[in-house]
Amino acid sequence: MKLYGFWRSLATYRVRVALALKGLDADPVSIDLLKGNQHEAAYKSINPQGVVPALVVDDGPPLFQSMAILEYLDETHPLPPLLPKDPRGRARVRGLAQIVVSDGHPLIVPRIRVYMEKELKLDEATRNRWLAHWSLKALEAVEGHLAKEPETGRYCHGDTVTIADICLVSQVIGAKNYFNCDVSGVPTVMRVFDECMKLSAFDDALPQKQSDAQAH
Ligand SMILES: N[C@@H](CCC(=O)N[C@@H](CS)C(=O)NCC(=O)O)C(=O)O
Repeated sequence: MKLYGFWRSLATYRVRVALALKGLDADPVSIDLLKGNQHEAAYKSINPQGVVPALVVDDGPPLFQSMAILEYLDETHPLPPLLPKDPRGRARVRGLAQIVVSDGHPLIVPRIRVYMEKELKLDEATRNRWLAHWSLKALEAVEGHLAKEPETGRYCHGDTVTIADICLVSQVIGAKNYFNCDVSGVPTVMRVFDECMKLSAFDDALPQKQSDAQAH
């Protein structure tokens, strides 16, 4: 397998964690988002949207969108499962994941930041306010569920890792490490984050531990 991604990319982080949890290896191919390499024709032939990640398996057509890739990995390598068995539990886990992937993360990706800077001419301080505000909002929404719902356990849903945890951790990395958010108001989220970080799959996948981080 080949994983097209970038060390700083939170969506690529999600796929790195899932691969590690499943005990799978993929050769990383770095697409430098800071240099704009995602817009080059060579990469757009892999992913026409010009975003990472993309996963190539057995020379088949590239897989795209981190959630679709996570579910593909879960379906093709069922152990350990990343979704609960029961439909209600699956809906809860997918819902938590989508707060991050569908509502939170899209507001802070490079193309949004570039648009705010180049088209809207917003200064850096204003752009940073946007990034921090929406990063934290997604975590607060997740907290609203985790803090009051009995399904919450050591992790987001019971005592085993699910795709909700993978997404939660990716969002915390952005909020805390990239945008300096004050995360003291999301204690349950941070408790789950700390639990996840005890696992090598989460820790080894951290952005700063990737080989393409060295050049930056
Ligand atoms: N919903 C997509 C998000 C993909 C995405 O936006 N990735 C970012 C990096 S985390 C990217 O490649 N952005 C390039 C850009 O915005 O120009 C997923 O989860 O895979």
